Amino acid sequence: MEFRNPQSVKNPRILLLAGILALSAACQSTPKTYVSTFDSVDLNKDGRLSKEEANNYLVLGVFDVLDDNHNGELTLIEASADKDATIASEFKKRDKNGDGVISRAEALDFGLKQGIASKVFPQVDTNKDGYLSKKEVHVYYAAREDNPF
Ligand SMILES: [Ca+2]
Ligand SMILES: [Ca+2]
Ligand SMILES: [Ca+2]
Ligand SMILES: [Ca+2]
Repeated sequence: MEFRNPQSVKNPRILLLAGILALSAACQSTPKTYVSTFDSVDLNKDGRLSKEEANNYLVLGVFDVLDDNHNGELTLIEASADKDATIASEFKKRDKNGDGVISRAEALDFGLKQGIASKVFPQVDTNKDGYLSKKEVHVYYAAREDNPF
């Protein structure tokens, strides 16, 4: 597999913009950080993620991967190192105030509007109680690690 380049871990940047497979993206990049991200988006600290919280989880999981300098804002360069033209227009959609960076708030706002958790949520919520427990998230990640495709 000589074509497998070491930058592949950066591929999640596309997924932020596609906004759907964020969970697996965060997994591929930083498998350990999902726990701290989980806690940070579990706003009501009940140890489980509602759909809204899961949306934030997906957004921030990828956001933090893309935010190379960890300043809480995404520049176009951070979001699109592969210089894909479609990413530039996708970027503008998320940069609501037009200041040239996507803040976490802007990313979260866009993620909620898109309902990006709606596709992944049912797959992760294995007991169908409408919330994601840490265990459910862990199980989902573990399965992804075994089956990257
Ligand atoms: Ca919660
Ligand atoms: Ca940044
Ligand atoms: Ca902005
Ligand atoms: Ca559940």
